[in-house]
Amino acid sequence: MFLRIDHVGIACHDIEEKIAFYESKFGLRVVSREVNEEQGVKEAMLHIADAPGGGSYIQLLEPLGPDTPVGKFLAKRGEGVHHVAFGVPDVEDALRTIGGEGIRLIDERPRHGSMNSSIAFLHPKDMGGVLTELVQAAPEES
Ligand code: V0V
Ligand code: CO
Repeated sequence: MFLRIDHVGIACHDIEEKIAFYESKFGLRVVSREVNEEQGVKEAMLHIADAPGGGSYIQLLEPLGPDTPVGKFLAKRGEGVHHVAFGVPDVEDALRTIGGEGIRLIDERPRHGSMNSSIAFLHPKDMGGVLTELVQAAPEES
């Protein structure tokens, strides 16, 4: 069901500082930036590699406010890994299958994600303490 690790989401207080860190120390390249109001984040994708069905990235996340998923996470745990995202061929299919296994879905339906992907989250309490995201990459433009 999982094609690749699409991204690892990293929570931080200052996204510009963290982008500069990854660019200068490792030569990573920002391929997308977006403010996602629905998710309460400013995010940037740094490309690592091409992978089956999409790419593989580091996703840097700065909260838009304290009362957002990433804002609450930073207050409780500080900066660090926030979620792991797996690439799937079809996020609605994956949600049906995973929901059928009794794993709690945070999103019953796909939402808008980075680079026009469709995303959905699985509850960390049913995933060994790991907030898990499913990502269906946007179809390639021809
Ligand atoms: C919270 N918990 C986590 C966690 N966040 N555990 C592991 N990883 C995380 N990131 C634990 C927390 O320690 C608590 O455990 C419990 O879950 C309840 O947490 P809470 O602080 O009371 O917060 P809630 O329940 O209000 O919200 C937690 C959830 C929320 C996971 C439900 O953060 C959520 O809906 N997240 C999905 C959306 C999201 O994260 N968006 C930002 C990324 P104890 O203390 O009770 O044991 S947006 C993104 O990735 C995009 C746009 C993309 O394109 O990829
Ligand atoms: Co993400």
